[in-house]
Amino acid sequence: MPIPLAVPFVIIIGGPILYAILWRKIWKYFHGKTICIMGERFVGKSVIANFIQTGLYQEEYNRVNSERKLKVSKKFKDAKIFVKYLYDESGADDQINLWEIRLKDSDFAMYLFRADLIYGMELKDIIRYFNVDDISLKKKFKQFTIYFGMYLKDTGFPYEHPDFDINGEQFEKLSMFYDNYKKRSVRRIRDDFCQINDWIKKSPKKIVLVGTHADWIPWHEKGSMLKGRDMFDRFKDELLTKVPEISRQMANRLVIGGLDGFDETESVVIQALKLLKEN
Ligand SMILES: Nc1nc2c(ncn2[C@@H]2O[C@H](COP(=O)(O)OP(=O)(O)OP(=O)(O)O)[C@@H](O)[C@H]2O)c(=O)[nH]1
Ligand SMILES: [Mg+2]
Repeated sequence: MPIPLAVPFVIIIGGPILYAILWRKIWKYFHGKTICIMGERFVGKSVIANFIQTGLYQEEYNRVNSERKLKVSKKFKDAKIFVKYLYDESGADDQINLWEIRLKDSDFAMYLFRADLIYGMELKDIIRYFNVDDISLKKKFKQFTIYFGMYLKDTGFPYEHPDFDINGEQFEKLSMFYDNYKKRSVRRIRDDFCQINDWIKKSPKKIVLVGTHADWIPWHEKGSMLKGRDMFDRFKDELLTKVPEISRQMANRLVIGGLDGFDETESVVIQALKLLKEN
């Protein structure tokens, strides 16, 4: 085609295509959602935030003790949602005052909590579950003892040599501390929800609840959200009883899973995003 004829041809054909591409980008920008991720320390907020941003499961990353604002600009086809930004909040006590501001600035929110601590197992159930010859379970048990150990240290328990032998002398005392550890977690969720309820009264937001560390619950089966409906409903009832600040309507937007690998993290993220998008 001679050059003078090619120019108008490119304008006629290319113009609308360019316009459509630009318009799509503008539309997405303004319709993209900002999600605020809240919850106590070590519940998995950054695992979820990193997954939404990069599509990768990152077990370890350089932890910073402050919140992060992440640019995402990504469409999640299955959930029909375009995520523009994420606030990955910090669960540290001195950072919670920021949650209110970030929540106000967001379209949606996720609240994460340790499902294993709500489920109400006894320490001996957990030891029996973890104490088998399996590398992955041994790794999880190590992490479990680190978190529980932090609590023990705060209470003055002689953590240097905790005896996780269920026949050991110290075990009864340790079990009592574990029960208090679960109660402390419930208190923390209740306190958070007292605050969150106040905030969403002023500035309504849709929240999804994500119970993590379900892989530390002996009866959990990967991808099954606690082995089917019965178990899931029992869990929900238990959560509503222990944390009456959570309304039933809010509890209907509940996802439970273990963020211990790509597949389960992806499944938790997609389910959570779908619940946020649904009316
Ligand atoms: N097994 C297992 N590990 C998890 C789960 N969720 C998080 N983790 C691990 O727990 C550690 C802490 O997770 P983070 O995502 O950093 O926790 P966070 O909520 O961002 O914590 P802060 O930023 O300190 O408030 C990481 O090593 C994660 O891999 C889970 O559901 N199961
Ligand atoms: Mg974090």
